[in-house]
Amino acid sequence: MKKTNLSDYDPTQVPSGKGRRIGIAVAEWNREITDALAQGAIDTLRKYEVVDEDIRLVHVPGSFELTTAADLMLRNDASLDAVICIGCVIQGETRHFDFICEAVSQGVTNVSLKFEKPVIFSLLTTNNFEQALDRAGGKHGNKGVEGAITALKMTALQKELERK
Ligand code: DLZ
Repeated sequence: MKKTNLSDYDPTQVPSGKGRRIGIAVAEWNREITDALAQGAIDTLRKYEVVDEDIRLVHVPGSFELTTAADLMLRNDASLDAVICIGCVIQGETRHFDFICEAVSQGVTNVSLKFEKPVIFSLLTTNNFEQALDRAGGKHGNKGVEGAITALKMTALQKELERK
């Protein structure tokens, strides 16, 4: 199935988040975008029964710091079931874009394996601001929504496999 809208999902296939504790780390760079992504994630977690007290929201200066935040959150709060990393990196004239995207994608994987918990990559990596807007509640949905659904699916999978 071709996906043009990141928020196209089958609501009947999303597990309840009742009793789950989810961390959200949000980068302050391109804040107009990242705030919209964070709101999408929070609304979705609430929709699937995660209560506000179980949503731990922190902010970091830029996307590069997201994996450190995820690491700190999981290290200091063993009751967290997953962390969603939210950021927006827009291609500029320098190579910052490549370094940041590479570091976050690798870092998210490393932290997830280190703590044996889902760490979700909700990082927009776009050529320009308009493409980011399109994916932060615009014509291509909201990647924060997608991140929350991924967190719910992965925590449910983890619980299921750990029971076996
Ligand atoms: C430095 C920088 C640049 C050029 N671009 C972005 C960006 O598009 N998105 C983003 O989230 N952060 C950017 N940053 C900041 C870095 O992520 C980081 O905060 C700084 O390099 C300090 O470590």
